[in-house]
Amino acid sequence: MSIQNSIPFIALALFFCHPSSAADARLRPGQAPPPNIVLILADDLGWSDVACYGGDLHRTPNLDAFASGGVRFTHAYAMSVCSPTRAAILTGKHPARLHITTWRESSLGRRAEAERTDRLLLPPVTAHDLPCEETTIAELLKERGYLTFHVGKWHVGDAAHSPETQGFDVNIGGTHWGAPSTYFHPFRGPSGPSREFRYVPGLGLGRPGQFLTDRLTDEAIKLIDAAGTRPFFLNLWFHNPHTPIEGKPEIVEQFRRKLHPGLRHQNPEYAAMIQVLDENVGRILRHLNRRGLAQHTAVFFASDNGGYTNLFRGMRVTDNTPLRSGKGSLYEGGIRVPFIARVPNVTAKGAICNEPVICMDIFSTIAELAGATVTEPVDGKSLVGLLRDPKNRLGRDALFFHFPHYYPTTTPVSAMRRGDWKLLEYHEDGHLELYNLREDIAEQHDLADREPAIVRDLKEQLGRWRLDVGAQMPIRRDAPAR
Ligand SMILES: [Ca+2]
Repeated sequence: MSIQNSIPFIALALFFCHPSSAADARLRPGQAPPPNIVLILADDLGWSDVACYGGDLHRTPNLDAFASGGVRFTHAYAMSVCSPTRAAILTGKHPARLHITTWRESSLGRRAEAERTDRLLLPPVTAHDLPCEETTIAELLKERGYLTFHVGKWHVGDAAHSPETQGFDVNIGGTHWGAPSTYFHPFRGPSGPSREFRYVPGLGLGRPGQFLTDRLTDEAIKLIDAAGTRPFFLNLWFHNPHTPIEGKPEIVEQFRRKLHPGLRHQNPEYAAMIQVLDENVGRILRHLNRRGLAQHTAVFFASDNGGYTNLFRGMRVTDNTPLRSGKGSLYEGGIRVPFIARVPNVTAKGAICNEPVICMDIFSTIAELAGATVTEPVDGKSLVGLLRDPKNRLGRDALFFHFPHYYPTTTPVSAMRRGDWKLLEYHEDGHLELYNLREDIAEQHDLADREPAIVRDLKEQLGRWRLDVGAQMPIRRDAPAR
């Protein structure tokens, strides 16, 4: 290790070894320490991108093995774009309540939105920074004596709302933007329509050819080791497989050779990214095993929204079949995501849970596992009962979604799921669509005309929920000024 590389590492080690740690102060003699928590979040990974969820071209042996050792959720939901899901996981609150209903750059792009005269509705002015007054899961865990590590994508605030301001002891890579300029070393350059110069903060020297996902795992592993015997929360939010769709050339070539017209997935670059994501999940799990920590570490894996079905460099990125549509949309392809959990002494092996769950639940679940006290009202529910027995029920009446924005896959829309029923309400013209997800997972048969009583009932409940959480609505461009 070079001297330049070793100095920050030594500083980190000294920080973690401080004798008056909160954990020592809070744990009574004989009391078992709370489990370590690892939350791995993929970015834009679709529900059926993972092999054990039906991915065909993609290879995900580590995630498949992880699912075989824990609980795999088949009806797990996120919001339809990045930042809202991330804010929900951090706070346990519905993003509509937080007024964080679109991704950060979109929230900031008011002028561009105002100029879109081809659009009937003007989306609301939304929040682009998660307020520091919100209690995050990192702050709760810190109170319990955890070391709190954020590694990877952040995307819920600027420097004044960075991981360091939201309860994390360490932040490697977390910043305001949503996608790196490139996945290849040195991971920097102009990016996005504004050509903003983006770099990944907190990384030391690297080497040419290095891939960002591998590099973040290197850092995460160092932090696990530096934690020593203290409980830690590792919030590992990979950028992968979000755009730019860039695979390692040798892996891309392997997938290119496997392509044939019968496959649903046809993008070898994207397949290569998913393979690297999977390898890095495997690296974390193997490291926990090697260090003897696996039996004392709860691990969660999820995605922040559905798979991206638009084009990148002329190629369709993914296909969420059997689900309809993709990222941005409130059809299942935009919001249903892979979600796998393994909690030692809690989860059964290879269990499948069909209960609908949602991203805010991750907050409540981690809080319960850590023995943290949640003092504010939250919208999430702890899944610990479901993890113990996946046939349990959460006793939740309905799940709600609110995206009062435009995206290539949708116009402004709200949606809810109650039992097998799914209602979508489109705000441009108020039209309603009703699907029975048990019989029609692909949302191909709109039953709104056939079931007017159910539509009325759900629409009324959805409207009440919006009022209850203070959801912001888009307005008509031709509405008279108030
Ligand atoms: Ca995303």
